This record gives sequence, C-alpha cells and structure tokens, in this order.
Amino acid sequence: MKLLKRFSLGAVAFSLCGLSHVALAEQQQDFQTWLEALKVEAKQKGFSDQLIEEALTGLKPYPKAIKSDRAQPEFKRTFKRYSTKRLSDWRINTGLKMKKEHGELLEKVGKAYGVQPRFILAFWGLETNYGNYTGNNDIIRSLATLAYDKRRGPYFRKELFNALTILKEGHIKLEDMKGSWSGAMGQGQFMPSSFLQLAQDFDGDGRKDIWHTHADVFASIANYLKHYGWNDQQTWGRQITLPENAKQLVADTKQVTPEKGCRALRAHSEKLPLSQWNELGVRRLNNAELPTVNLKATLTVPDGVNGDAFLTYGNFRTILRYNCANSYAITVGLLSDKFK
Ligand SMILES: [Ca+2]
Repeated sequence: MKLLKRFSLGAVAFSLCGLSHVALAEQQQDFQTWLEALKVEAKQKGFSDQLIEEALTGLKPYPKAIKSDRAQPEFKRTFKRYSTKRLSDWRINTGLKMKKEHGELLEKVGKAYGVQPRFILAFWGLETNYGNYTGNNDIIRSLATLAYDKRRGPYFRKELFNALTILKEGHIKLEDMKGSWSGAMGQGQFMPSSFLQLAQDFDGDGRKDIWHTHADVFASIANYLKHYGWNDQQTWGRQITLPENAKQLVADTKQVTPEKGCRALRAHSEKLPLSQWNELGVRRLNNAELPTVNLKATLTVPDGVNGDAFLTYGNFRTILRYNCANSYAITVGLLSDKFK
C-alpha cells in the first residue's frame, strides 16, 4: 500500500551493499550518529523516553532494504509476465474461497464505503496473498534504514515519525509492527502516513489493526479507495481488441496534454467516450461492440500494440493511487473480474 506508497525509482545514491568491512564499519558508525540526532528530534516532537528507548536504541540498518529498493517488479517485467504470474490459479481460487468465507463482512464493508467487495478482495490478494504474506521486516528498522539513505531520506524520515505515532497511539505492539522493506504494513500494505490518514477501526475495539483484524483490513482498503474517488457504479476498465490499423489508432489517439496524476498515466491515450472508441473499431474480447454507457475511457497497450490492450475508466486512476504502475492496476482489475 498505499501509494501512497510507492514511487518511481532513480539511481541509488548510496548503498550498504558491497562495501568493504572498513567502509561498512564507518557507515554503521555514521548511522549511530545519525540515530542519536533522530532520537533528539523524536524527543522534541513529544515522543516519550520509553518509546524512543524501545523503538530506536540499538537499531541497526537493514542492508536489504536498499538492495530491494532497486528491484520493484512492477517496473521491470513486461505486463504479460507480471500479470500472468499474479493471476495464478492459486490466487484466483483462494480469492473465491475468501469471498465465501468473508462474504458477509465484505458486503457490509463494501456498502459502508461504496466499494464493490471484489475489488477489496483483489487488493488484498495482490498485496499480501490474502494476508498470508505481510512481510517480516521490522518497520521501524526498515524506515530508519531508508531515512538514513540520502536518496529519499526526508520522505522516509517523516514516515518513521508517523510509525512512532502509530506505536504511541497503541494500534500495534512494537514487536508486531512488521511489513515490507519499504515500510508498507499489514494485510493491505499501508505506509504509516496512509495508516494515520485512512486506516479504519471497523470492528470498534479502539485499535486500527490492519495486521490481524479482517474488519479493519477490509475497511481500510475500502476507505483508501473511497478517499481517492472510487465510484461503485462503475468498474475499472476492460480488456479490448484493437482493429487492424491498431498502430495508427494508437498514434492518432495519443494524448496532447498529459493527464494529471501518477506517471503511469502518461502511457495512456487521450480520454474519449466509449461510443467514439466503438466507432474507431475497438471491440470487446468476444468482438461484440462496446457497451453503450456514457463513459470516457483511455486506451493503454502496456506491451505495445501487439500485446494486450485495455480501456480504462475513472476507477483505474484510483487503483493507481494505491500503486502507480499500469501493470499493477490492470492486474487488480483483471483479478477483481474473476470474483464477479
Ligand atoms: Ca479494530
């Protein structure tokens, strides 16, 4: 999660990997000096001595946090490979099982926030395999490592203080505050800032427990989507077939002014009504005409005109707020379609 949560990646300015023993020792010394200054700032921000001592004293950087920072799969593989791997039989069948098992709760949450349950399931399934893999890294340690790193230090320093706030508010115990190397936490992979802004205590026990409580997990995902403009009267988009002059069509419908929002939108066409796409020869996968609803859509061909092609609607932009990558957002959509 939540994009809230992910960012495009540039060159790594600094790395703990591949250093000599001497260099590593110096780096760790620098880290300890940096950590002392961080503790002073935490005290100034009003965190208790006890929390600072427990959470920050003796902390050591995670070499793998920075190593992983260079290899986010959404940005490296072709869409087809990325998507096929994630739309596995296991993920689809487990999702259908979860839909049955948690059907009542999913419906209740879906109604409360205005999000179709199949999308909550899809995010849950893609982010953490339905809560089976939420990440085993200590969040404070991951965030401290990345906050110390020069490249995106200020961003992660803020997230580190947000994480301390979550501990201070008592939503989770320090030893249970686990997640990804990049600081994404719990079954929906929320960054601490998204947690503070959007996580929900749906079961009403006083804690926003996105690690263990299904009600809180589902409601937090749904609330995130609601906050970023989800419309439950619409779907995300659809896979389509392009006419023979596909290459020309893509060139002709290229957007003039890039759409605002995440960078992934730059790989989309201009926004046109479905009726116009229909006139241009775009068809459903079964070659039928597009639905006659009054909706605007953009065309995107993540692997080029010879690969799979998609029209995307407003909700697709909301999915991108969770993770700014077309391959990810399309895969969420395709997975949700399996749960209809
Ligand atoms: Ca709760």
